[in-house]
Amino acid sequence: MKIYFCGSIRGGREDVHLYRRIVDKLQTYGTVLTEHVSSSELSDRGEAAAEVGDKFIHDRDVDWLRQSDVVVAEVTQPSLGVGYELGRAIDMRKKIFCLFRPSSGRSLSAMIRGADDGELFVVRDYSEGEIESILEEFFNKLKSMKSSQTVTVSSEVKST
Ligand code: 6K6
Repeated sequence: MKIYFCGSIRGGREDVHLYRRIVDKLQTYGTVLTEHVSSSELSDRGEAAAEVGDKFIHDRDVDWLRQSDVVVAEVTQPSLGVGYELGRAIDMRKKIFCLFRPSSGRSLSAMIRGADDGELFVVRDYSEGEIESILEEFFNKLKSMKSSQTVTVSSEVKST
C-alpha cells in the first residue's frame, strides 16, 4: 500500500515529533511516500530545498498524491500546503484520514471538518497517547473493507 502523509512544513514544525510517531506506525502498513515530512532534520530553507525549487516539490508531491492509495494528514498545525494537498486528494477521490488534536486549543477549519463525509474523508479528534491505536483502528477497517470488496468482485466475476 502507498501512503501519502501530510504535515505542516512552512506552516510551522512544532508537531514534528508527532509526525514521526505517525509515520513510524504508517510504515507498518505500507510505503510512506512522504517520509521526509516527519524528519526533524528537514530544513525547508536549507540547501536541498533551494536546489530543487518549489515547482519541483509541488509537481513531485502531486505525482505522489496521484500514486497513493490512502492519504493521512495531521491537521492540527494549520498549513496552506496540507490544505491544498487535501483539496487535490478529494478531487482525485482518495481515501483521506485527518487527525486533529483538540488539546492544542485550536479550532479546525470548517473547510476540513466540514468535508467529513464519514466514508472517503474522515476527520478524527485524538490525543497524543492515542496515535497508534487510532491508526490501527483505521487501517484494520480499511483492510476489512478491501477484502469484502474483493469477495464481492470475485463473486460478481463468477456469476457472469
Ligand atoms: C527539502 C528538500 C527538498 O524540499 C524540501 C522541503 N520542502 C518540501 N518537501 C516536500 N514536501 C513539501 C515541502 N514543502 C511542502 N511540502 C508538502 O506540503 C508536504 O507534503 C506537506 O504535507 C505540505 C506542507 O505544506 P507547508 O505549506 O506547511 O509547507
